Amino acid sequence: MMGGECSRVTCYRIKGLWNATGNPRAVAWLNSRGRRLAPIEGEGGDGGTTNSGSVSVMLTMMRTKMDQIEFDERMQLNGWAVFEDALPDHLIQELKRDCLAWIEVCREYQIANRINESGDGTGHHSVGQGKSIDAFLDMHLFHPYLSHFFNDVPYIMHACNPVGGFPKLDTYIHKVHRDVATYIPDFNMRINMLVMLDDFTLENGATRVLPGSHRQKEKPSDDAFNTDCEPILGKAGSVVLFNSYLWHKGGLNTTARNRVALTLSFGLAFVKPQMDYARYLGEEHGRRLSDLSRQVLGYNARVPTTLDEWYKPKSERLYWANQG
Ligand SMILES: O=C(O)CCC(=O)C(=O)O
Repeated sequence: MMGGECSRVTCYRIKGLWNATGNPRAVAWLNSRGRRLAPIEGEGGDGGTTNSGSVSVMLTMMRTKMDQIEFDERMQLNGWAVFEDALPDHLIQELKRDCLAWIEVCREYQIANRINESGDGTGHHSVGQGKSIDAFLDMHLFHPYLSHFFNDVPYIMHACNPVGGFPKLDTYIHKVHRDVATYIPDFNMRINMLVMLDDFTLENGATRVLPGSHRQKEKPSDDAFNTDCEPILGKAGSVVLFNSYLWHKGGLNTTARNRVALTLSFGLAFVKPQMDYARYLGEEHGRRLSDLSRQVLGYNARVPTTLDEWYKPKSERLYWANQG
């Protein structure tokens, strides 16, 4: 970052060292690169870095704060809440670079497996390379809001998908859709997180959403959607949380430059995710994760496939008792 380590957004406050259920155990301050500026209060801090070993910290930048009453109001009324300017510049740049690299990896799978002829400008399940996306996940920046959305019961990640937003490209995300097919009124089944890695403008295809439509079972017609939808505009580094029932679509990018985003979704631990991340990433990967990252990546909600996997002492169980 320019102008010193704590320039643009002053500092980050570590809201806690999190245990598997997400309760903070300590508090300290970090600079923009995750170095502790002061000892951790309540845990005898050692001035080390975040995201290392089994210790994971959550950072909350001062600007991302929204109290939970306001969050609830926005989520209930409109179906989404925007956290402006939530990420530091260096993380935005790294995430953008890594999202584009993942889209290229997934493009090759899409072509090889005859999903399409030349890639659709999106990637899927882009975790496990130990780069910025993994680091971002391990920060759990929005954990209090996600956990609150799910009534403080355990949740897991369901998808982690970069979107390239390439100029003029019209793909499945540009059709009105929502990200969960089963609709149970008033049940918080899933929540989406959209991380803007470029400014979102009218011209470059800011996501369009239909206010209040998370309470609407049927898909609106294109005309009805287009008449009443709103664009979510924001600076790169802003993060949107929205109820996955919300009807939405990507806007068409009519500019000459990409509009990159990282789109994720999280759901209750007992609802099957789109990808079995724990098996995808493997045991060895899991051993290096913090307790909360293991939870979010589904290591505590693995379904046994043999009786040997089923009959385990409590400490080694694949599917923990609190997940169902
Ligand atoms: O990139 C966009 O604007 C749309 C993203 C989207 O459709 C999604 O997150 O489900």
